[in-house]
Amino acid sequence: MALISSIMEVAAMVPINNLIKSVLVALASLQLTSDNYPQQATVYDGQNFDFIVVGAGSAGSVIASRLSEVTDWNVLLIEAGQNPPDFSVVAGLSAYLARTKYDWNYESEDDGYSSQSHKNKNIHYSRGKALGGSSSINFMYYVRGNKADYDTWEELGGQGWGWDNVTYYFKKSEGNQDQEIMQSDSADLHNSTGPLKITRPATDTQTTKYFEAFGYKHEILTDTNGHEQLGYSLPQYSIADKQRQSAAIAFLSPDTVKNRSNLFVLKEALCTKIIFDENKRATGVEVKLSSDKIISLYATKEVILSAGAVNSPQLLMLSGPV
Ligand SMILES: Cc1cc2nc3c(=O)[nH]c(=O)nc-3n(C[C@H](O)[C@H](O)[C@H](O)COP(=O)(O)OP(=O)(O)OC[C@H]3O[C@@H](n4cnc5c(N)ncnc54)[C@H](O)[C@@H]3O)c2cc1C
Ligand SMILES: *[C@@H]1O[C@H](CO)[C@@H](O)[C@H](O)[C@H]1NC(C)=O
Ligand SMILES: *[C@@H]1O[C@H](CO)[C@@H](O)[C@H](O)[C@H]1NC(C)=O
Ligand SMILES: CC(=O)N[C@H]1CO[C@H](CO)[C@@H](O)[C@@H]1O
Repeated sequence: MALISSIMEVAAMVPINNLIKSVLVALASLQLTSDNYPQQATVYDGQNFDFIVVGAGSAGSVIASRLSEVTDWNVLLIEAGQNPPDFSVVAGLSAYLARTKYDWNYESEDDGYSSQSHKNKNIHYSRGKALGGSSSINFMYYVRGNKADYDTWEELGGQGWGWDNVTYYFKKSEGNQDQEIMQSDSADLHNSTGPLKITRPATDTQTTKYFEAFGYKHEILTDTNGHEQLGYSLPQYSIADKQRQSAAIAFLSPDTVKNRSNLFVLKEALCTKIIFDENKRATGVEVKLSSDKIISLYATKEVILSAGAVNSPQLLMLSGPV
């Protein structure tokens, strides 16, 4: 994770030519890639669904995709943003997505303690606002984390979050296209046929020279997500066919969901409140549509909140005490 945050810092420092950025965002309105994404649903005030999923990011895209595999269930997926821009699939343009309308554009407060070396004593805190959420604007490193962390969460009471448990789902999702990894001694941790396609860059001599310079010549690992994680290795990316594999592309594209008639995707719709009944059970949501009209939608089974680490707690706070 230290690597990821340092890369994010570097990307934040890249002097971004504002003209290039506005041209890219303007071109995005051409919506050349819109066929990759689900069509806009039409809903009416008071409508019922079995499940309502709030936020179509990394989590919500998968949940809505999997729930709608059950043809008897009507699933509504609500997303504040729109389709990601065309250029978001180009990996090298990732840094240009921050500070656009596809970013919630949060800024941290000066708390007198953190970010004190920055001019304004705060940081820009990007969060994706589009189908795919932050996976549509992130840097695409495919990093599962360490077994010990998951097992500790399980020990602390997070039942079902242990390593064996989550690995089952990592494998269910993963379409790893790297032959070397799929033939390595960590192949048992991977799957090559799931919807989220993963690749590794070709070994280049420059990177190998860095590894050697670090002095860990004998600990160059094939697989960062393997059984052994101490050492250096080439990263794995959620990039395939030369394109970003956002959660929206992997789990909501027509190839994956085959135009399912029980999956409704409502874009440019801001959930403003979770509705609770007198038994403190979440029964629906209030949503502000792009027309500014506010409607209520109801879930007979569950409301699933997947609006991200900032907006999920915010939405609970906006929903008032229960
Ligand atoms: C610039 C950047 C680089 C990153 N790089 C990496 C990386 O290389 N590798 C890695 O593993 N992770 C990376 N991350 C982190 C990773 O992308 C996130 O942890 C992950 O996408 C979070 O998933 P999520 O489902 O919790 O939230 P999100 O994917 O952020 O999804 C939340 C969704 O909910 C929507 N939403 C929010 N509020 C509402 C509302 N009220 N009504 C309707 N919809 C709403 C949002 O628009 C969004 O689409 C990066 C993140 C950023 C921002
Ligand atoms: C691999 O992915 C396919 C397609 O999603 C799935 O059917 C299969 O169960 C997965 N295999 C494992 C071991 O998870
Ligand atoms: C989904 O629907 C669109 C528009 O009706 C159509 O063009 C496309 O071929 C369909 N895709 C699949 C996989 O059925
Ligand atoms: C696939 C798998 O390991 N599933 C288990 C996840 O955790 C729950 C609860 O601990 C078990 O009941 C599942 O069998």
